Amino acid sequence: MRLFFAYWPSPETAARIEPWARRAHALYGGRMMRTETLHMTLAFLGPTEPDRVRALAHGCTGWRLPAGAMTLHEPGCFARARVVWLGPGARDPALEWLFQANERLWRYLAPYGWQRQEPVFRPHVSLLRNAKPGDLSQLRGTPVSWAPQRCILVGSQPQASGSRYTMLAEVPLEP
Ligand code: 2AM
Repeated sequence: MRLFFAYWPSPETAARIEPWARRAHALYGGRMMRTETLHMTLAFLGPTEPDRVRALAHGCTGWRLPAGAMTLHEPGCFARARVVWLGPGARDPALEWLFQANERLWRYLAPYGWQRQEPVFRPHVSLLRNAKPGDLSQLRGTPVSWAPQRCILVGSQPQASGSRYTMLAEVPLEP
Protein backbone atom coordinates (compact mmCIF):
# COMPACT_ATOMS: atom_id res chain seq x y z
CA MET A 1 0.00 0.00 0.00
CA ARG A 2 1.23 3.52 -0.83
CA LEU A 3 1.16 5.98 2.05
CA PHE A 4 0.77 9.71 2.29
CA PHE A 5 -0.13 12.34 4.91
CA ALA A 6 -2.70 14.92 3.89
CA TYR A 7 -4.83 17.69 5.26
CA TRP A 8 -8.37 16.46 4.69
CA PRO A 9 -11.15 19.03 4.19
CA SER A 10 -14.52 18.81 5.89
CA PRO A 11 -17.41 17.84 3.59
CA GLU A 12 -18.45 21.53 3.58
CA THR A 13 -15.02 22.72 2.42
CA ALA A 14 -14.78 19.90 -0.13
CA ALA A 15 -18.17 20.98 -1.49
CA ARG A 16 -16.79 24.50 -2.04
CA ILE A 17 -13.76 23.12 -3.91
CA GLU A 18 -15.89 20.87 -6.08
CA PRO A 19 -17.17 23.63 -8.44
CA TRP A 20 -13.52 24.39 -9.31
CA ALA A 21 -13.09 20.73 -10.28
CA ARG A 22 -16.22 20.81 -12.46
CA ARG A 23 -15.13 23.94 -14.26
CA ALA A 24 -11.63 22.55 -14.71
CA HIS A 25 -13.11 19.37 -16.13
CA ALA A 26 -15.16 21.34 -18.67
CA LEU A 27 -11.99 23.15 -19.78
CA TYR A 28 -9.30 20.46 -19.67
CA GLY A 29 -11.09 17.08 -19.62
CA GLY A 30 -9.53 14.16 -17.78
CA ARG A 31 -10.89 12.56 -14.64
CA MET A 32 -12.35 14.63 -11.81
CA MET A 33 -11.31 13.77 -8.27
CA ARG A 34 -14.39 12.63 -6.37
CA THR A 35 -15.45 15.28 -3.86
CA GLU A 36 -14.85 12.98 -0.88
CA THR A 37 -11.27 12.31 -2.02
CA LEU A 38 -10.13 15.96 -2.35
CA HIS A 39 -7.10 16.61 -0.11
CA MET A 40 -3.81 18.45 0.25
CA THR A 41 -0.80 16.12 0.49
CA LEU A 42 1.80 17.15 3.06
CA ALA A 43 4.16 14.21 2.50
CA PHE A 44 4.09 11.32 0.05
CA LEU A 45 5.86 8.20 1.36
CA GLY A 46 5.26 5.69 -1.43
CA PRO A 47 4.85 1.90 -1.22
CA THR A 48 5.28 0.61 2.33
CA GLU A 49 5.37 -2.88 3.90
CA PRO A 50 2.60 -3.74 6.42
CA ASP A 51 4.95 -3.75 9.45
CA ARG A 52 6.08 -0.21 8.72
CA VAL A 53 2.50 0.89 8.07
CA ARG A 54 1.47 -0.38 11.51
CA ALA A 55 4.41 1.28 13.29
CA LEU A 56 3.74 4.60 11.62
CA ALA A 57 -0.04 4.48 12.14
CA HIS A 58 0.62 3.96 15.83
CA GLY A 59 3.48 6.47 16.18
CA CYS A 60 1.91 9.39 14.31
CA THR A 61 -0.99 9.70 16.76
CA GLY A 62 1.55 11.11 19.26
CA TRP A 63 2.78 13.89 16.95
CA ARG A 64 1.53 17.49 16.80
CA LEU A 65 1.31 19.57 13.65
CA PRO A 66 0.68 23.29 13.26
CA ALA A 67 -2.75 24.49 12.24
CA GLY A 68 -3.71 27.67 10.44
CA ALA A 69 -5.82 29.12 7.67
CA MET A 70 -5.37 29.54 3.94
CA THR A 71 -7.36 30.57 0.91
CA LEU A 72 -7.44 28.30 -2.12
CA HIS A 73 -7.74 30.51 -5.16
CA GLU A 74 -4.85 29.88 -7.56
CA PRO A 75 -5.15 27.17 -10.22
CA GLY A 76 -2.02 25.38 -11.36
CA CYS A 77 -0.95 22.24 -13.14
CA PHE A 78 1.72 19.60 -13.32
CA ALA A 79 1.68 19.39 -17.10
CA ARG A 80 3.78 16.26 -17.43
CA ALA A 81 1.74 14.42 -14.78
CA ARG A 82 -1.45 15.80 -16.43
CA VAL A 83 -2.75 17.06 -13.08
CA VAL A 84 -4.73 20.29 -12.67
CA TRP A 85 -4.93 21.64 -9.14
CA LEU A 86 -6.08 24.47 -6.90
CA GLY A 87 -3.72 25.98 -4.35
CA PRO A 88 -3.10 28.92 -2.08
CA GLY A 89 -1.29 31.65 -4.00
CA ALA A 90 2.43 30.93 -4.30
CA ARG A 91 3.19 34.35 -2.85
CA ASP A 92 0.43 34.49 -0.23
CA PRO A 93 1.59 35.83 3.12
CA ALA A 94 0.74 34.01 6.36
CA LEU A 95 1.40 30.56 4.99
CA GLU A 96 4.45 29.86 7.14
CA TRP A 97 2.45 27.51 9.33
CA LEU A 98 1.76 25.32 6.28
CA PHE A 99 5.43 25.08 5.31
CA GLN A 100 6.29 24.48 8.98
CA ALA A 101 3.79 21.61 9.05
CA ASN A 102 5.52 20.08 6.04
CA GLU A 103 8.99 20.55 7.63
CA ARG A 104 7.92 19.17 10.97
CA LEU A 105 6.27 16.15 9.39
CA TRP A 106 9.48 15.19 7.59
CA ARG A 107 11.42 15.62 10.86
CA TYR A 108 8.97 13.26 12.61
CA LEU A 109 9.38 10.79 9.73
CA ALA A 110 13.19 10.66 9.80
CA PRO A 111 13.46 8.15 12.71
CA TYR A 112 11.02 5.92 10.82
CA GLY A 113 13.41 5.85 7.86
CA TRP A 114 11.80 8.33 5.47
CA GLN A 115 13.62 11.27 3.94
CA ARG A 116 12.00 14.14 2.09
CA GLN A 117 11.69 13.15 -1.57
CA GLU A 118 10.71 16.36 -3.33
CA PRO A 119 13.02 19.31 -2.62
CA VAL A 120 10.19 21.85 -2.77
CA PHE A 121 6.77 21.66 -1.11
CA ARG A 122 4.07 22.78 -3.56
CA PRO A 123 0.83 22.94 -1.55
CA HIS A 124 -2.14 22.05 -3.77
CA VAL A 125 -5.41 20.17 -3.99
CA SER A 126 -5.55 18.06 -7.15
CA LEU A 127 -8.78 18.54 -9.11
CA LEU A 128 -8.17 16.53 -12.29
CA ARG A 129 -6.01 13.64 -13.38
CA ASN A 130 -5.21 12.65 -16.98
CA ALA A 131 -6.17 16.18 -18.02
CA LYS A 132 -4.90 18.31 -20.89
CA PRO A 133 -4.14 21.54 -19.09
CA GLY A 134 -4.45 24.62 -21.29
CA ASP A 135 -4.64 28.32 -20.47
CA LEU A 136 -5.12 28.29 -16.69
CA SER A 137 -6.23 31.93 -16.58
CA GLN A 138 -9.59 30.66 -17.87
CA LEU A 139 -10.14 28.69 -14.69
CA ARG A 140 -11.79 31.03 -12.21
CA GLY A 141 -14.00 30.54 -9.22
CA THR A 142 -14.90 31.61 -5.73
CA PRO A 143 -11.89 31.57 -3.38
CA VAL A 144 -12.21 28.87 -0.72
CA SER A 145 -11.18 29.70 2.85
CA TRP A 146 -9.84 26.64 4.59
CA ALA A 147 -8.49 26.09 8.10
CA PRO A 148 -7.67 22.35 8.06
CA GLN A 149 -8.93 20.46 11.10
CA ARG A 150 -7.60 17.02 10.20
CA CYS A 151 -4.29 15.59 9.07
CA ILE A 152 -4.68 11.98 8.01
CA LEU A 153 -2.29 9.13 7.28
CA VAL A 154 -3.82 7.62 4.14
CA GLY A 155 -3.20 4.31 2.42
CA SER A 156 -3.72 4.32 -1.33
CA GLN A 157 -4.40 1.29 -3.49
CA PRO A 158 -4.42 1.84 -7.27
CA GLN A 159 -7.56 0.70 -9.09
CA ALA A 160 -8.79 1.06 -12.66
CA SER A 161 -11.25 3.82 -11.70
CA GLY A 162 -8.71 5.76 -9.61
CA SER A 163 -6.99 5.10 -6.29
CA ARG A 164 -8.91 3.77 -3.33
CA TYR A 165 -8.01 5.62 -0.16
CA THR A 166 -8.11 4.19 3.37
CA MET A 167 -7.76 6.45 6.41
CA LEU A 168 -5.26 4.74 8.70
CA ALA A 169 -4.57 7.24 11.48
CA GLU A 170 -4.90 10.90 12.39
CA VAL A 171 -2.15 13.30 13.50
CA PRO A 172 -3.41 15.75 16.14
CA LEU A 173 -3.20 19.43 15.21
CA GLU A 174 -2.15 22.20 17.56
CA PRO A 175 -5.07 24.09 19.03
P1 2AM B 1 -0.99 14.79 -6.72
O1 2AM B 1 -2.42 14.94 -6.29
O2 2AM B 1 -0.33 16.06 -7.06
O3 2AM B 1 -0.82 13.71 -7.78
C1 2AM B 1 -1.63 10.27 -3.40
O4 2AM B 1 -1.10 9.84 -4.60
C2 2AM B 1 -1.25 11.69 -3.11
O5 2AM B 1 0.16 11.80 -2.97
C3 2AM B 1 -1.68 12.67 -4.18
O6 2AM B 1 -2.17 13.84 -3.57
C4 2AM B 1 -0.40 12.96 -4.94
O7 2AM B 1 -0.25 14.26 -5.41
C5 2AM B 1 0.64 12.81 -3.85
N1 2AM B 1 1.94 12.49 -4.41
C6 2AM B 1 3.06 13.23 -4.25
N2 2AM B 1 4.10 12.66 -4.86
C7 2AM B 1 3.65 11.55 -5.45
C8 2AM B 1 4.27 10.55 -6.24
N3 2AM B 1 5.58 10.57 -6.53
N4 2AM B 1 3.48 9.54 -6.70
C9 2AM B 1 2.16 9.51 -6.40
N5 2AM B 1 1.54 10.43 -5.63
C10 2AM B 1 2.28 11.45 -5.16
